[in-house]
Amino acid sequence: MGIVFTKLFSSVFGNKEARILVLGLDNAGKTTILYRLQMGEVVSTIPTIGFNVETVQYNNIKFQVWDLGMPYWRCYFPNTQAVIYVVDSSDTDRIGVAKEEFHAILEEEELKGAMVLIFANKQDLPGALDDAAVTEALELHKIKSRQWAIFKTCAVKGEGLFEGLDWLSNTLKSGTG
Ligand code: G3D
Ligand code: MG
Repeated sequence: MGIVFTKLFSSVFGNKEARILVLGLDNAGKTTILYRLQMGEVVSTIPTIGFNVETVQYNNIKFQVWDLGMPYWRCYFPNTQAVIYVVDSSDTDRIGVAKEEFHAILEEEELKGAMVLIFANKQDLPGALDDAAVTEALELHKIKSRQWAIFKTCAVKGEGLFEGLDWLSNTLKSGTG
């Protein structure tokens, strides 16, 4: 996956500094995805604001992961070209909260231009909502004037991640010129 990642993203941003945020509720599978991509060393930091942020720097591209539901995550938006939103598709109890947090993100001024890739994760678990059901639960049809896509994933097996990132890199390429 590391090599695949290099192929997909090496030409997307040129030398421009870029940021891709990986967001979602705790336990959605974000950290698993980050390690699964094997892009490089994951650095865990606890900035002054007091919660854990995992960062992987790949050339000029910074991947940053943190859990939503924290009060101070809004500090980190500048220079963000894309958001990867990870959902635990089997956690139907919290899918409503996942929806609220998701739409709050889309409201952020600094993220107006960011593309959104949704991973409907944990497809291997019994009772997991499929992509159509997650689309409905997150009310993705409400997304206005922004490119988005949803992919079914199983992060522990690495399934679906490539397909999603392939969409993202292609969409970013056409968007950044
Ligand atoms: P987070 O970083 O979003 O909080 P993690 O989530 O990546 O830490 O994942 C939380 C738990 O879900 C982990 O289990 C992880 O292995 C599991 N997980 C992640 N993706 C999948 C998936 O696609 N399928 C299944 N079945 N489990 C997944 P543990 O037991 O280590 O807490
Ligand atoms: Mg984590």
